[in-house]
Amino acid sequence: MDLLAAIEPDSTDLSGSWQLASADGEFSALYHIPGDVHSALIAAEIIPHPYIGKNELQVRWVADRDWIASREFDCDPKAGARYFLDVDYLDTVAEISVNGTRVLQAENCFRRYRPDITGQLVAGTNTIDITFLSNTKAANVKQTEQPFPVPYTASNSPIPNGNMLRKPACHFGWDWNLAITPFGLYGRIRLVRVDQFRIEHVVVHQKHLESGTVHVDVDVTLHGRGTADIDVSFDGERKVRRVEHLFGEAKQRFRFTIDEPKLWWPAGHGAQNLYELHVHCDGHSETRQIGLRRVELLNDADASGSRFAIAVNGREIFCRGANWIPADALPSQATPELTRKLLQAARDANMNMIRVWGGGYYEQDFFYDTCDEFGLMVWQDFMFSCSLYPSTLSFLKEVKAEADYQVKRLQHHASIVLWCGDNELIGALTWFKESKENRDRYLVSYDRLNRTIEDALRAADPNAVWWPSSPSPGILDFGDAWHNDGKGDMHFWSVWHEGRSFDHYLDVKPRFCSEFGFQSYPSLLVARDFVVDDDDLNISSPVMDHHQRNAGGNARIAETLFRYFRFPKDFGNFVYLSQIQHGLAMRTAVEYWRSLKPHCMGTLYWQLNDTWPVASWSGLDHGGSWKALHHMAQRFFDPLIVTAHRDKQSGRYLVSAINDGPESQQISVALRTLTMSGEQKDVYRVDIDVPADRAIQVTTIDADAVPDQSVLMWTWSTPSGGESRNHLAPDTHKALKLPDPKLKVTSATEGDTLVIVISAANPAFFVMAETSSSGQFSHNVFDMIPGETVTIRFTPDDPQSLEQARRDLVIRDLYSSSHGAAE
Ligand code: BMA
Repeated sequence: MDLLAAIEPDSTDLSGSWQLASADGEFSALYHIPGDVHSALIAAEIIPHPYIGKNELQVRWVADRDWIASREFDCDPKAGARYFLDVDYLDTVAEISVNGTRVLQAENCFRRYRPDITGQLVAGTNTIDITFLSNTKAANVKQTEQPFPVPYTASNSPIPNGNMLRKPACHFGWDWNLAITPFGLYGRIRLVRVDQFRIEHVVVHQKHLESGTVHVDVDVTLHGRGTADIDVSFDGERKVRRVEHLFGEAKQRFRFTIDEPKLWWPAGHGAQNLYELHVHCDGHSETRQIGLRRVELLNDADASGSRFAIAVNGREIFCRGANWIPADALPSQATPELTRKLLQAARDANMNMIRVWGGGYYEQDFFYDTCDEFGLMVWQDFMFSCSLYPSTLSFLKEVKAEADYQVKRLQHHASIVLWCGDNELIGALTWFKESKENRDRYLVSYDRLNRTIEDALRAADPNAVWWPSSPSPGILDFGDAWHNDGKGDMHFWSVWHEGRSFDHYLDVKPRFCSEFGFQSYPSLLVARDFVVDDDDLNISSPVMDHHQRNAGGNARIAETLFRYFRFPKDFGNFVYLSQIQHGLAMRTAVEYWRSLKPHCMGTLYWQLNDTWPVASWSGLDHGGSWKALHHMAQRFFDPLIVTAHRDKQSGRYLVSAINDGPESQQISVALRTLTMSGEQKDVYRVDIDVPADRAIQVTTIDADAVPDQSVLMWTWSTPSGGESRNHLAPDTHKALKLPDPKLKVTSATEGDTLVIVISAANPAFFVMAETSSSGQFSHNVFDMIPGETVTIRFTPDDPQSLEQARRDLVIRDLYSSSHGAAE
């Protein structure tokens, strides 16, 4: 089913090749729509690629100019019919003219525009121009027009005043993004004929009755004049209704009754059943895939504050996932293929929720279609992030139109389980001199904005789940959700932004942690592509500094290595170790918070992906290769895990089992100590049932049961033969006098894959295979005990690079990261 296809009676697709020129005539290039202007200028070699070296600084001028894109199209206007342009993802301050007459003035990247251009069309050849007015200049002008200053976060955004425009906030720079303010048209541009009506919106409401029957109400809004049949079919059942003498906009409701619904479930809880909905009217068609599910946010008060739990079809779901930022900083690169690859990686790492963070986009339809298909629940922010925002009437009017459009476009997706007003706007009230000195003014201003969004959401979809802000302790509570763990959702950043140790994760008991993170360097594979020469492959080279956007970030990574590890012997091992500690930080937080279930009902780490090659909090490198964190996440997000942490007071090891699945699980747990010379000693063994949807304590182990120079290692296995393993060092890993594991590695190609066999003579920790080509490892980052042999497979994205991957294969482990000759 091609969900993007909307069949129109006479529609001319105007995407494809356009001519681009700077308004002053100095530059010209071919421009592909959908796409961004910077990508066109890179292809025409007018600007260097901004991801390489420090080129970014040489391309910022592009956004300060006006640019004009033009093309011709043929048309044979039909007498009596009307024609409109259908445009979305137009970024941002722009004008469109047809045959020299301006038909659209736009200033909101998040709206869909459908101007009537009937009067401008001529028979034969027509011209269409899009003038992209400089967004950076427009933002500056708008700031001067505010009734009072509306500050933005300058530390994130080197390009000022991004909060003035309805454009992705991260385009002005972010603490993981480059700052080039891309612009262009990334969605559709079509000329559409209307004989009588066009379909304005299709909105779907589900009512789940106690009996199990589901009523699916399909609200079709038409725009136009005349008489026509609306033809709606859901799951093969067809209903046709004639609408007569309509003028303007009219909504018609069609009810379908599904007595034995096949429900849609989040990944790991059941199937992702999807029904097809087709709407036809006057030659126009819309198609949707609909999952039947009932969503609630359980927010009731309890002894600790109030809960934050998502229930789907009455079942409370522990949410495991990460935060999504745009798939690429250059919108032309954020293709459906890349998007799917990143979401597939999320799914493969046992995630069931993605938070679409408020500083990027309301993503394109293919993003949500894929989430529906994969069972990835979506926490959808409205696009406001980390700044103060205007509350002028004209701004709020834009916000209302944007929210109305986006909610009506997206609300039918089964995957979207929550709509959140913004990212960190409550916190931002405390970040600026202006708002600290006049909190009344800025709080009221914030509430006007937030209420506008909530009203628009409720008007478009009364059944949607609303959450005012992330983080937020609750409705009309403007407290500190960065440190208060009793209620609402939390952004817990003390471990990174406040420099606290990893075990500080054990000091908080969030109800739902929607952001927490730690940084690492990008993989060598990616770093090699952005350095100018090998000399830049140094942890503190200016190019590495440039590819780090959080002030002091690289120093924090290095300083943290001092705390936990022996210092690595060379750059490649620094990158490796930075990724291992990143994974350990996230493992500590996630496994502990999962063990608190149902007190805690969700952990979404910051961040899933990268927009360009950069040191960051991401688990996936730019382009989608897995960093160590993502491999580790696949295991710490497994629905069934056994975990251990040390109680801070007693030093005892507390061992828990967590089962997120809908059925109880029988497991055999074996805990033992492993000395550095490889001796293993049983500490505790048990066969237990872990009930469905529960976290239970398995046992506690005395501190002195794990002697110096050994680790606690444990395995858990299921009757079906699956076995997993983990370890905890009693102190830091640097306190261990590691033996040389004497790894033996052989590799051979087998079809399109590389088969890698590794054996260890001594204990080996965090063994990680690495190649110079992008591709997929069957598994990676694991511990080995003496005498063990492990086989892993690597499938390169490009089968041609298989031999190269074999030649460049490197196997790293904790011991060899700081011993032996440098590479
Ligand atoms: C969070 C996010 C982002 C930011 C991240 C890392 O609070 O909302 O604004 O990139 O922290 O600092």
